[in-house]
Amino acid sequence: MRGTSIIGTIAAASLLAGCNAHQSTLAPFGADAVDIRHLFIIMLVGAVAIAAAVALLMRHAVRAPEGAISHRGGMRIVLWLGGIIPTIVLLGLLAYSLPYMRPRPVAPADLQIAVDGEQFWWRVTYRPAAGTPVEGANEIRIPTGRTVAFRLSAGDVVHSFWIPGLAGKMDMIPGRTNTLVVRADKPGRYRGQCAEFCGLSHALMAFDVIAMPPGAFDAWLAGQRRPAVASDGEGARLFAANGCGGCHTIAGVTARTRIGPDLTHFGSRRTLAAGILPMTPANVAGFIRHPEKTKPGVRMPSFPQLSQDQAMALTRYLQGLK
Ligand code: HEC
Ligand SMILES: [Cu+2]
Repeated sequence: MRGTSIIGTIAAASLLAGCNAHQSTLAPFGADAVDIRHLFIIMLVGAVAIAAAVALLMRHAVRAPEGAISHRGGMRIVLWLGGIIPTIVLLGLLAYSLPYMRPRPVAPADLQIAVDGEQFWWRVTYRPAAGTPVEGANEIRIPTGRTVAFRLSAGDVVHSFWIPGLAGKMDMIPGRTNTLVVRADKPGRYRGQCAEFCGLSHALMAFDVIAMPPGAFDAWLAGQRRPAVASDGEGARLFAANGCGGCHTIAGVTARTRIGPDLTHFGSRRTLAAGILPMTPANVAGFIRHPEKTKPGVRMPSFPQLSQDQAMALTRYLQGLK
């Protein structure tokens, strides 16, 4: 297996050179992703062997003198190579791969994270076995070495939840909850992406998964459970005056709403607008005034009436929400 795995990896790597290891099924960081890569390599090696055999046979058929193969002989080749051998190979592969499709078991004590796909962002709710749920958005943190059950659904249209480095894709369907169980073995940052066309900004619907050691994760979650530590001043005033709180929750400051991403701990996120912009003050201010320039079809109105100074005041206020 080691040999085939190396050959397969080299072949695939040369095809996919340039792909980002943060978002690659060939750079697995969890048990499911390792299985998927394993199956992929077996299929790849098998497909290459079959293609090579067909090429050799074709060469033989073209070069053989006319009449060298009788009609009966030809029919036998078709029967074996076209019927019997493929059936045996496909049944073998099916039997081999079925055990990999068994869902991983979830224990009641395992961390559950509900993720809803929205046009074009992710609503994230941590539901630890003990303690109150914690709301977040657009960035998912998980503890390494522990089983995590994602409960996946959608608020509007069908989306698909895909973290290539950790597991396979899973559809997010309005009115239905699908479960995806993952375990990350190593700390790190993995990129996820919506994998089902869901509207204009479908390709701009990504997220980061940050896997951290369990102790650090527990401390982080405890911090997220606390209400926002918001400053008052110009930014807070503008947030209220422009009705931002009608769509965005800042726990402890505004009333609860579910239309846009929760901003309670916005300042601790590393990316903006569902994984697509680095979290810099200029990006945040630009996004607030003209979100549609970054994301066509975005469900947030633009605020061109805000001056650059006002947008910066809002940005300072929001980035202060750690
Ligand atoms: C009508 C609802 C609505 C209003 C009003 C609204 N937003 Fe939004 N906002 C959204 C939605 C929806 C998104 C998600 C956009 C996306 O990424 O697709 C969003 C995204 C954001 C983000 C990025 C969040 C993240 O996790 O990266 C920020 C910051 C933000 N809004 C700030 C504001 C501010 C400041 C105001 C007021 C000036 C405001 N919003 C008004 C709906 C709204
Ligand atoms: Cu989507």
